[in-house]
Amino acid sequence: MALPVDGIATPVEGIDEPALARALAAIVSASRDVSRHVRSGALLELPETHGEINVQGEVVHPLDILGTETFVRAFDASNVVAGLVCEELAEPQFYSVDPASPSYLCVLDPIDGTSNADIAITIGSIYGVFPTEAGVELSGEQPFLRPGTDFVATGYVLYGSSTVLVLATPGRVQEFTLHDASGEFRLTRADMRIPDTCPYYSVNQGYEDRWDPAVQRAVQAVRQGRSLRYVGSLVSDFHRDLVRGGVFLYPADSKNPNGKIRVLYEAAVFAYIAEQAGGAASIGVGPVLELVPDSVHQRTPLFIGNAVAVEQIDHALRAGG
Ligand code: P6P
Repeated sequence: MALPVDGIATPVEGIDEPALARALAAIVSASRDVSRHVRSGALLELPETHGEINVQGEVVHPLDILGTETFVRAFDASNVVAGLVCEELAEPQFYSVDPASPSYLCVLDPIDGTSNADIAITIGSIYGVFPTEAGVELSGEQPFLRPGTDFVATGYVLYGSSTVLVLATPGRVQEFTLHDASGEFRLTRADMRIPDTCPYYSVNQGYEDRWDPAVQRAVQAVRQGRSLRYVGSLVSDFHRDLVRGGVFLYPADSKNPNGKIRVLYEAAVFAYIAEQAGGAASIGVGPVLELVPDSVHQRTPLFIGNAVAVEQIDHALRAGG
């Protein structure tokens, strides 16, 4: 079944609930606005910041604020998004919705890879959509502490040499490209599958001394015969793996003992996409999608992409490298 989604030129396959189409329309609208902001680069008048530190312990970039405000405005106006966990917001937010309609909870990294923004390197937005659950009070973190298998849709937007929006729904991953002149996203890849070939691996090799020996040996094994590509924004590295084939690794290390990648709005979102596209995603001791986070900003190690390469890593880690 296909339904129209405002901002996408043709009806979207894999969407059969009008309320979900409205939630996705909010994401499309916000992404188009963020794309316009990002494209202005240094010419954009950004909100003043004074070195504030966010809940992640990272210095807040003005674009993080602008991206967050843009998506929050779209979700709040949607009347179908009942709540949001956002990388830039310490606590979940909740919005009024039409009680007669299905409603959704969204998870979001509004601007992933912000440090790349000042040097005109690709950044992105990452989103996931859960259905609200009957009988679950919409307050605090509890409604969001769910496995990625509960998602009904996830995806990301890449603000690169073009602006592409990827959408994963059960059994299907699609790519839409923003047509600047019309302001509409147009379908450019209808059925994305992670290739069987795996020419690339992505890891911050500079952290090698921080990894435990099992991880060092696992990375040493998975890099054989492959080229290193590492952009510093997960959306970029993952999109290359989805289109060209590859595997991305962000192991735990002595500085990030629980890993750096956030479970809800990064690892689980990409794991859902990877699995719909025939790939795999692991935390090293099990699949990402089965992980139920204890808190909304919880971090995890992440090994994701080509299923054979992910199994190769898991095997090496299980064997102690
Ligand atoms: P490092 C961006 O901050 C991010 O969360 C991911 O997008 C990216 O893959 C990773 O961190 C880069 O981290 O420690 O290698 O700079």
